[in-house]
Amino acid sequence: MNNQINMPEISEIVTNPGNVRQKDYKIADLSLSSWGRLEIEIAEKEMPGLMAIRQKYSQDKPLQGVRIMGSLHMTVQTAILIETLVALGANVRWASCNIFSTQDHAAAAVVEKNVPVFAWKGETLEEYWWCTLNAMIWPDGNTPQLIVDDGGDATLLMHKGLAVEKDPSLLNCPTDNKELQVVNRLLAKVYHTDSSFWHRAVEQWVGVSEETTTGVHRLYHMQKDNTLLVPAINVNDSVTKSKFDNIYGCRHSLVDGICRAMDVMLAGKNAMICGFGDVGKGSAESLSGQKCKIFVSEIDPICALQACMAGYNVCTIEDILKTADIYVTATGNKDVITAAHMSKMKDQAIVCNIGHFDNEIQVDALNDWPGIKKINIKPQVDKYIFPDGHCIYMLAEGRLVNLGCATGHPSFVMSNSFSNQVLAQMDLWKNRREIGVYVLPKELDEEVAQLHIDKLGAKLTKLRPDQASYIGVPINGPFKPAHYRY
Ligand code: NAD
Ligand code: 9W1
Repeated sequence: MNNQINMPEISEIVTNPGNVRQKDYKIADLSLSSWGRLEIEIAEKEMPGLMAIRQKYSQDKPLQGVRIMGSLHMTVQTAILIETLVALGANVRWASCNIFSTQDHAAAAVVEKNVPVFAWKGETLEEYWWCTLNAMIWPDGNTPQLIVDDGGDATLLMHKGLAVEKDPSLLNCPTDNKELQVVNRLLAKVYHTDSSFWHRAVEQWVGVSEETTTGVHRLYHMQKDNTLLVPAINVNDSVTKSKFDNIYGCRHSLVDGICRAMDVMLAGKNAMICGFGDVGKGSAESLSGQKCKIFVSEIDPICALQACMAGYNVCTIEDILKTADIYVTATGNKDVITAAHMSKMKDQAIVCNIGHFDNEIQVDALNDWPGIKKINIKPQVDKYIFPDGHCIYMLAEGRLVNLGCATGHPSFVMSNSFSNQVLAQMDLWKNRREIGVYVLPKELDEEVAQLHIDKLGAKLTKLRPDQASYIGVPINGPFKPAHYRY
């Protein structure tokens, strides 16, 4: 790739951002923009929450002139989030939060509308962090007031940058972690060019909204340590985000991924789902919708009972090795399917993971199995032949099958999540909370849901005043106590 072109040195970007970047963006191919725009137009119809927020606020422009930097998968759906923030008046710059997830046509369509994007599919780690830094520096040298983060990398750069300026010896801490080495090298370059860059950046920074579990964990950790620098909103734990992410997103994309990879009929096959939490429940529904026979493994008797009540068989993976045609891990745990398990599976079993990102299935041990033969059928689909002659098919190398073999969550799922993001950004800008980690109030969670049921033609029943006082809730909500589990 020609990514050396128009990638100025970090020292140059920090000292003279307006002049050294010939173009204030870096993407794979701007000529993909009309394709990207056509897909964005399909997705807009599927993202009614974001479009309703645009309609409601594009007159008032509550984010007028606010500098927002995003670090979140640069996809078609994210393009609609970006353009919603722009419609509310924001001055937006973007990078991806993942080296592989960028849809280059979506990035091109956003750049074509003059929003600087620094993202392409297949970045190196160096390029990834270079992109994150570039998305943080406006041509006049200013830095973000608000951040939309996914996984906490933009937040980490701010925190670590400031920590380095306070104690430059941090840069010399030896580390085996490849990515940490890359971050340290970048921060060293910034520090040696401008040793107060992050002090000024943190002064301008008002808040962050965070999309995922990992990022939220990092935030609570910093809050506990007293190192958190700004108020943060945990979008992950809004009900309208997590239910869609875990259940409906996986219900949509598990069968999609398996079909794109294998093109086999699913009806009548025996499918083993390991773990029956939210992701397992969505996965079971996905395959049972295609008329698979569903088997579930669980360690928790409550979830096991739920699986029984759904009409599924609950058993251990060892019980099913000679029966199951399809295996799906959804536990968040490690080594759930071992190489030894795979050595005893039925011939031509399909094995995949939709849970924790890469260690639910023992792929390394499988590769090292004595006498095993691996044949790549196409990207993300491998056939493993054991010495006894039976084979299994491994999807997405044991990583998330709905991302590796399909295209992640559909627009409607992301609309719920991203509507929460926009409401969080408006809240951070308007309310100037104390430093801490917050979840959006239930009223806003209910508002996000309302924006989506409207589009689906659902008509809500209105509480009568006597009914509202009888069950003890306000007539316009919130309709449930804080601890309610949906
Ligand atoms: P969860 O805690 O609700 O469910 C996991 C279930 O697995 C629990 O019920 C637990 O009892 C069970 N479990 C743990 N160890 C087990 C074992 N050895 N055998 C059988 N069952 C076991 O979590 P969740 O919300 O369902 O999320 C699960 C994982 O999926 C997480 O790692 C999450 O990050 C990931 N996730 C993936 C996607 C995706 O798009 N692929 C989306 C959301 C979440
Ligand atoms: N996020 N727009 C892959 C997605 C990677 C990805 C990842 C999504 C979206 C789970 C967010 C190959 C989009 C994203 C398309 C795609 C995610 C990781 C989305 C699902 C989460 C680690 N995590 N997500 N669409 N890759 O679907 O922003 O196709």
